[in-house]
Amino acid sequence: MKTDREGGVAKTVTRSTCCYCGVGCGVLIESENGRITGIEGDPEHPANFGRLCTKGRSLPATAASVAGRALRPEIRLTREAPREAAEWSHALDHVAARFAKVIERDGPDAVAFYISGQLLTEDYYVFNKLAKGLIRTNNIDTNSRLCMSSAVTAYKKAFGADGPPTCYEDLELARTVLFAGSNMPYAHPVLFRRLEEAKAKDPSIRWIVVDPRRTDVAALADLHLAIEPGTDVALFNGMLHHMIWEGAVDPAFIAAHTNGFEALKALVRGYTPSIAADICGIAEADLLQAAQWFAASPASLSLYCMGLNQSSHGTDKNLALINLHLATGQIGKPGAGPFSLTGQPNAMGGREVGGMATMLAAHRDIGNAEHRAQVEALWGVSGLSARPGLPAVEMFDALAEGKIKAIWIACANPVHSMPDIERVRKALSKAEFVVVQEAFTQTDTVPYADVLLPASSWGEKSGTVTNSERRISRVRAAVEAPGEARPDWWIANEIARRLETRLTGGQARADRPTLFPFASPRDVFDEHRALTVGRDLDIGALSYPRLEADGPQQWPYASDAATGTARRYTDGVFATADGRACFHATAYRGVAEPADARYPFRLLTGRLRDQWHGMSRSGRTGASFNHAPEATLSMRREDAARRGVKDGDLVTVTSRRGRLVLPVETTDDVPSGTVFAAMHWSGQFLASGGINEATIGAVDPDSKQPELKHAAVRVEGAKLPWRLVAAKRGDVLALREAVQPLLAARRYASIRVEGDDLVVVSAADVDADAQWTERLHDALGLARGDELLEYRDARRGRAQRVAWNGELVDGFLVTGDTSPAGALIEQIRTASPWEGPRHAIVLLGGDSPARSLAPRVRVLCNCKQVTQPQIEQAIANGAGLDALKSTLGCGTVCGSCVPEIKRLLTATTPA
Ligand SMILES: Nc1nc2c(c(=O)[nH]1)N[C@H]1C(S)=C(S)[C@@H](COP(=O)(O)OP(=O)(O)OC[C@H]3O[C@@H](n4cnc5c(=O)[nH]c(N)nc54)[C@H](O)[C@@H]3O)O[C@H]1N2
Ligand SMILES: Nc1nc2c(c(=O)[nH]1)N[C@H]1C(S)=C(S)[C@@H](COP(=O)(O)OP(=O)(O)OC[C@H]3O[C@@H](n4cnc5c(=O)[nH]c(N)nc54)[C@H](O)[C@@H]3O)O[C@H]1N2
Ligand code: SF4
Ligand SMILES: [Mo]
Repeated sequence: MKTDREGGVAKTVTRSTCCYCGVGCGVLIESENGRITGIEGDPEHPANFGRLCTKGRSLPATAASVAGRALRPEIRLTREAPREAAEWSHALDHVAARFAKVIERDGPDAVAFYISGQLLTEDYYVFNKLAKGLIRTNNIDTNSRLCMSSAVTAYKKAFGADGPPTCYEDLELARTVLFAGSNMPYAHPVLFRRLEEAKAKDPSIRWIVVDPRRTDVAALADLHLAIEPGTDVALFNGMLHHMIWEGAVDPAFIAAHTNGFEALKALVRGYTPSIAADICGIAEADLLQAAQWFAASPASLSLYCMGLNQSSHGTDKNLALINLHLATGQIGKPGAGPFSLTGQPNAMGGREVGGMATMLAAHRDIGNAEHRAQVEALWGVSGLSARPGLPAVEMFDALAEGKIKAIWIACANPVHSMPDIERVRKALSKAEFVVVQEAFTQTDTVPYADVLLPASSWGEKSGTVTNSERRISRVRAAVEAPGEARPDWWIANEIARRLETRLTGGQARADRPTLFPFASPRDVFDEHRALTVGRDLDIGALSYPRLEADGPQQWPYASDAATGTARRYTDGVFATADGRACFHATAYRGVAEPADARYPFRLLTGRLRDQWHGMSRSGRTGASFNHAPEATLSMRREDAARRGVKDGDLVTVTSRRGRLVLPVETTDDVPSGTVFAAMHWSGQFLASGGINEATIGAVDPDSKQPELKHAAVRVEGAKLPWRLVAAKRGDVLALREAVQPLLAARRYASIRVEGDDLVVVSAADVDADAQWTERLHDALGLARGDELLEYRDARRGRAQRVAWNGELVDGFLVTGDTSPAGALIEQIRTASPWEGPRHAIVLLGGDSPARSLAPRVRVLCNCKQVTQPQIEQAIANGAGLDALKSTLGCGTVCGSCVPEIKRLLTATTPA
């Protein structure tokens, strides 16, 4: 931390890490008088060398206000009662007492923990020790089950240990890059900048993209394999077939360093390129091209993410890809290897401390008696449970069935992010006791909390995280947490101590020290380090002072090592018993729920560029909505036309689990028969809980990861003739909070945020509900009396209210024909005084074609606020990328918009 005084104001700069994705960018947080005022990329951090993406750059704006923060503990004693504020000491005692009661009555496996890859390693460690070491249940799972568990399972099966063999420098050294089920320009933008630079320097670097959708990276690739959803295993098997029969594999590597090749070879015999290409719905020549480039390249790197992991055979998808690397010796050397990109900032740290239902600390296994004995010795306990804990989907099912009675959710929002959320809602309603440990209150899980524990969050807490390349970085507090919020490790530690006293008969255990002696995150880190010694992830050399002095470090970094380890398995010796990597014969299996006559569309889900998961943080700043302002369903233009659906029309998306109404966004980027929805939107923005109303809880048999990417759905035009659009300028968080409780009462309702001070609400239903409309009017705080102009046009079925603030339009509400909405929104957005008599405003926009929803303008460049129409206009006038940058400024700061600008350029420049 460094403090400068400028004009009497103390400006402090704190070195920390971005709290969003697994790239793990180093940041410099600027603060003044206890408030975060700015952010810069840390030029010395080896993940980003000073770069940040749109999400990282907007972090200070998300921390600008305490509105919507969980500020004090709250307790409710019955489900009907509201939660009431409580003292910390009371809340801690209460949770300990309720957990103790359940454990004593129903046994340790009647309680469960659902935690998160966004917790710091120290937080994770304490929770894991609490569950496994004190309570002796393995019912502790995390949102990483929805994210990384297939990658973990495959790494362990293939190499004998978890964790990627690769490092970020490989991004610059790779000559062929295979992106499989990864949309890096959105999900790992700063790493994508590094790839873009490498390719700009050397255009002979080849990019192959495997993704059913034409994403930004697919549009920029040398080869896009737009496979049928879920067919990756067939593709990789077909590629391997070609490599084997064309002699493109590396027999010396296979002989010296692997097992199991013959069985795999026998299996892929049946996957001729023509059969495989057919299953995948791609041209055989493209499959052959991909195989040739991959095998012949001096360095092939594959980058993969949720398109592989989130599948009912995600482990096989990972293994089939790893087979390609092993067969061609594309591993353990610079620029080569299978690189699983971690999603959350500390998905890796969670794996390291073993904070999941299927693992023990430091990459040990629950089912391994020797491993249990090691952890028992290190913790000074006996009788660790050998019963595997319940992974996420089964955990919530067990809660619904009453087998689990109490659950403690920390730093996750399962009522939004789990598949088939109705099942989760039922489970939490059924639970005897629900604890939610949260930093923000505007989430779909918070209403289920019997106890809400306020957590401090990014910028306020301290510890470590591990990024995608196994690099451990410090997270540091720049400011104090607001209200009574406390660090996650502290909350877990305090309750653990109380529970320890209760579970040992109310006696302080004078004969034995507490299992929870931690007074700071540093104490926790030191204990975690001790557990890793001698393991594959040995960090014996690391400590807070070492990280302070030398900066972020990569594991393994044993006490006798001179440095951390950039690349693993460079000597061809793997972490298996005989040191050989294992091939796995991966037969292709389709998706859990194929499309059929009743549910003819394949639903894909994924991410937007500027939003993070349930948007509890990213949704706090208007900037995050510029690129994609509202929830939509992307559908291929021809598919929509065939159904008589136009861009902006409302459709009902129905699966066997649930349904929701969304406006259609027509596109050429999804294949016919497939629709795509972003995962981010929830009941905070929609009448429904978001796309997970429709997804399926089917899981991979090995990794137990659910198939969040694929489900079969029906898409029908929604017959909802009653329409409303309303808008109001004001504090966005407060307006959202006021409107959100009304959303669920209409078939369709959606909150859209425009910039920093405008909220637009669209709704549709079968009939009008006058009372609802008045409640919305009041929730938005629209004027009454003189400052409200009301106009009814029965002939056109339109009612219009315009709220004034002097000469300015401050808000409006239109029902029936909503076509004036666009012009009214523009009037508010531009804040231009209305000239002429007020009543003339009703003529605004009346002639524009009726759209079901308020139209929107996409801002592509957030840093310089440049819209898509502006860029398209400039391109039409002949501007290239450099001219766009110099005249409009777009793409000159964080670079997140550059891939899309390049697409617009190729789309509009004659070939
Ligand atoms: N902006 C943003 N960035 C994030 C996050 C965020 O919320 N917002 N979250 C972070 C987290 S936790 C994660 S896990 C990562 C996720 O990062 P990614 O996995 O890169 O992102 P997704 O959009 O979930 O999915 C990637 C792609 O998988 C494709 N896909 C779907 N089905 C298949 C299939 O069967 N085969 C193949 N090959 N591809 C398929 C989708 O079309 C999609 O383009 O992002 C991280 N970064
Ligand atoms: N359909 C579909 N569903 C998906 C996915 C998909 O691709 N498609 N992706 C899945 C994946 S990969 C993931 S990782 C999950 C993510 O889904 P979730 O696990 O639900 O992730 P978040 O919404 O980020 O929830 C984290 C919560 O922690 C809170 N929080 C933030 N900071 C802190 C803190 O310091 N302490 C505490 N205690 N709380 C804090 C946030 O406000 C937020 O509500 O979603 C999964 N769900
Ligand atoms: S790429 Fe963006 S979201 Fe990810 S860590 Fe870096 S700044 Fe944060
Ligand atoms: Mo994730």
